[in-house]
Amino acid sequence: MVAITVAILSAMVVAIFLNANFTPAPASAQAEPIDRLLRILFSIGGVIFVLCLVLLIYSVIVFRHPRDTEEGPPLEGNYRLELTWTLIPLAIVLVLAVQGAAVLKDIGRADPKNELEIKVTAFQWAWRFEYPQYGITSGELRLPVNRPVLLKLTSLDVIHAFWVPQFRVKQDAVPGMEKELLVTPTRVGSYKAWCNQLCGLAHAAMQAPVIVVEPEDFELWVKEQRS
Ligand SMILES: [Cu+2]
Repeated sequence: MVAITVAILSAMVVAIFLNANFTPAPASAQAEPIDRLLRILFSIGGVIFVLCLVLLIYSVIVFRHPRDTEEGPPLEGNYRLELTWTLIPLAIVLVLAVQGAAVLKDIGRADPKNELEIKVTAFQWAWRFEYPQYGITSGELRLPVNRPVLLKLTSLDVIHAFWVPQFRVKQDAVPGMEKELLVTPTRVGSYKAWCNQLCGLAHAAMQAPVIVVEPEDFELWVKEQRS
């Protein structure tokens, strides 16, 4: 009974996490491997959650004794049980470590020569974007589609964090430091960069438009900004 319930509910939870779209539609090359890992993590977590919950509810109902308030006898030294609860989590953690390393490699540097470098400065409570290769400063982040972007983040006051949910990747902007973030936008469209580190009164309003355009439109925008 318990085993069947756990199996059915686990299959449902895994099916949901492997197929449902519970994150915003991806818009970067980095999003795919990150989403893949996220689905695996949620699936494993879901199965463990189902297992605990079913056993808990089963125990509460089946082993209930209304008048017995005594403590149960102390049990120890079950080798097989101890090995099981050590080895299974160990195997899960090792598999996840390997998967995580693979994802880190996947979202790393792909084409350094072609990178568009942008200096991102965060301050209370706005963003500034500088394009040193083009001599432009802008309040919006305009990016050509399918070109790797290297963001160099810093802050003028407190710690902020740069985050575009559709890109998935995220990095802190720390005063006195330069932190790097790599992203390759893959879908033309309008997005929003959010500050993802509570940074004061107007933190929630600290957004900047992120506009991904075709390379020709990006060149046009560059010309417009320089004239
Ligand atoms: Cu902030």
